[in-house]
Amino acid sequence: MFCYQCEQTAKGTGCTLKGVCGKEDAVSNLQDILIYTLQGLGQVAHLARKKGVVDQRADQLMLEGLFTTVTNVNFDADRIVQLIHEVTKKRDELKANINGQLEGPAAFQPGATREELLGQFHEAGLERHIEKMDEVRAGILHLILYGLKGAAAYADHAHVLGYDHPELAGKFHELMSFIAEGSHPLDQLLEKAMETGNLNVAVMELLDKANTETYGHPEPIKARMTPKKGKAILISGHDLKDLEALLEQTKGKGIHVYTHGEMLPTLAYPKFKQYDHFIGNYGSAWQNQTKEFNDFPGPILMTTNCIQQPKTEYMGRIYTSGLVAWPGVTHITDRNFAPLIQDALSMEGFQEDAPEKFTDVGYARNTVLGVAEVLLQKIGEGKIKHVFLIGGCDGAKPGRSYYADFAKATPPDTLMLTLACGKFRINSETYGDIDGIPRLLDVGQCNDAYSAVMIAKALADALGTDINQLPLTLVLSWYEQKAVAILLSLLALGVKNIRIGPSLPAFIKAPVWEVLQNQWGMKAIDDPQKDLAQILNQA
Ligand code: SF4
Ligand code: SF3
Repeated sequence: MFCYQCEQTAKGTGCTLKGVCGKEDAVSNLQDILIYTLQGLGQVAHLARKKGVVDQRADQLMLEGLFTTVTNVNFDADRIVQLIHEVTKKRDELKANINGQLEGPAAFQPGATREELLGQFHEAGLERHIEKMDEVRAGILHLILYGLKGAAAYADHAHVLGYDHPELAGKFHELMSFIAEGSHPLDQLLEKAMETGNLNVAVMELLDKANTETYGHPEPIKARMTPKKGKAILISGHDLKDLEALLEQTKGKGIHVYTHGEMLPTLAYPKFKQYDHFIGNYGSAWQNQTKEFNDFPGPILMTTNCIQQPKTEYMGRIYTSGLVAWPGVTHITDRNFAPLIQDALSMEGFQEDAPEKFTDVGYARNTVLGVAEVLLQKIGEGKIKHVFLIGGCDGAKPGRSYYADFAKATPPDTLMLTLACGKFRINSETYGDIDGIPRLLDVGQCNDAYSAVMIAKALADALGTDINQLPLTLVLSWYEQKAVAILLSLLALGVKNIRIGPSLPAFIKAPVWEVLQNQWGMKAIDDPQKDLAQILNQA
């Protein structure tokens, strides 16, 4: 196997024996073969589209296939083998619409069994790009691929809520077809990377529309961060439709529903606030799950990434839904959460109320822009000197304490926006307020980066300037491919001077990093105090 798609990749260069994430060699290789067959689907679907043939299942398979290979989503070899065959079948069906013979992934004939497929790995693995091209250009090709994986996850969430966009689906096929062609010059690769960023902006916009039209605009609330006495279910991930179904099915059953990780911001959606038993959040970000799930006295539902190898102690009470899978873990396909309800009722739950602790959530674009005038006034009066966006993915590396140290060191006349699971590094502290405005505002999930960009754009427009002239600095943490998609989106939107950590992606090689530094002023995080002083002096 060779995988270097996430931040925790072995030795900072690539996992080659087994994933640091727990991904087995065979699963990694099957995922690469799935990606290869998806490139074939992209080639055929892209050409078919040129002839006016749009196939909705092909569009959806592209999203599901890409999302399946995101870090910490699917560890189940059998489900990946199944998908490879489904994708190939659809690709071959679509071939009837195009003339001539296609080469590369479009002509690949996957073996019938898992063993046969693994024997074909040399044809499909990502390393072949590095062998055929050079590692610099192959790295950008992979940057595009990883960006597409992240964007596909968001597009799939929108699809689940009934929001599809044929034009965007076509762009996924086009870009996967581009990857299938292999070798390309550097400038063209960079151009396609920006197209991937733009695609993800449009996808996040679609998901924002899906979430807010279905569940309302998040409204500020103080979310309870500690448990209450009673029976309990924990839900993690990003899938709001699963949450809705779980809340509906647990209504009146005497069970409290708690969020974990990326579900925390859902406590602020008007539709979900109506459920009295949707009580608060338990625990923190994904990398702490083995301890936190072990201590949780009820069943757990993982709706998207990031699942880790379940401990035997809670193996029998953890469930997956959507595209998440772990061998041996019960997978719920139809949103019938009766098994979890049964588990919760048969367990004792929390024996007493824990001391109350709260965090502010619900500061998405609608709320923040509702007080835009006040914000602009405070900026004008010098009461708010600078705004930081501190957020992104969390992870296990000790270097991630940077973000907590940075937030603690920000002066009292600065505001912080946060989003994604990286927020748990900073949201247990209190930072006070500026004339009643909390200094830390939680914008939402990682996909709500769209909301943050809308806030920045609106403030810039009101001041008659552009985003880069605002007293705003983005200090981002990355881990998996959704963060890659968001980063490409920010670059495509022309956002400059982003700081990123805790380490640079292994697939971004020195010449590409130089381009990012020179054209976008990107910087790697260094020392929190030093970085902060530099930012504020520049402001
Ligand atoms: Fe390694 Fe990350 Fe790939 Fe897992 S997803 S195999 S940790 S690079
Ligand atoms: Fe976190 Fe996985 Fe990325 Fe949605 S839950 S941000 S790491």
